[in-house]
Amino acid sequence: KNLVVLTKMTSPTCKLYKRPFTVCIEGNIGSGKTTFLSHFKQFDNTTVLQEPVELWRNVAGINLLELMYTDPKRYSFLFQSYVQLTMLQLHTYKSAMPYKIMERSVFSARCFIENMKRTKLLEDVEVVVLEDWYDWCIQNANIVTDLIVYLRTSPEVVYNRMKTRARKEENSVSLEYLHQLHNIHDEWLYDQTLFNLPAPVLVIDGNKSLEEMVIQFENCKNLIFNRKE
Ligand code: DGT
Repeated sequence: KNLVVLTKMTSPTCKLYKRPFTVCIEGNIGSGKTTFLSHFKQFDNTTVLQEPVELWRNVAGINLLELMYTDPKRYSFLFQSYVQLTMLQLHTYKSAMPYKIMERSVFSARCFIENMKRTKLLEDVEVVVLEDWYDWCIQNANIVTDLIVYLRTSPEVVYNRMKTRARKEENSVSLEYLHQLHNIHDEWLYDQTLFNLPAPVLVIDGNKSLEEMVIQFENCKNLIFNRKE
């Protein structure tokens, strides 16, 4: 299966493997994460790992993303379980490049779980099972992250972008849902009161126009590439 879209293939025989500086790009649905990743595809020192949405749309021929939206009570647990697996696959993907940038993470999948918990879409025991898996993975899998970039946006802006891009599975996504997800991302990455932070957070204003965003992405790139070891 073609798991991830990669800009550079890495050599599995690389002997001097040094863990890459790893950045996770986070933010609400439609906040511009894909545009951020695309910006980094031009640099040949960076492995860019896109979120496995395509995998979620085709699990042995079944569109799990669609099922989660059409029958959330029935499919939320199953969906989160698969998201957690596919995210772990990205975290543990070995790259010989000095930099690795990935879209979302097991950490932000918890924002969705938190929302399902608050809106009672998941049973308490389902939350316990997902959290036990999460805790085990955090302790036992190698998922070190060095920086989180938070594309902070207003729910109204992302709602409009989502409507414009018109991904068919998302036609039932409401502004209220985007508000809920926004609040949880903010509690986690802006107020920093919700979950433990796995890395320092850099906040970017995601409400800007594309031209202005590109300037912010460039600043962010300079910060990442020119940091002191
Ligand atoms: P972008 O580039 O910022 O516009 O990012 P998107 O909107 O393409 O990517 P993302 O991850 O915010 O969302 C893709 C779709 O997958 C969207 O319908 C929300 C959904 N999604 C992503 N992660 C999770 C998750 O852990 N749980 C649930 N329920 N949905 C998720």
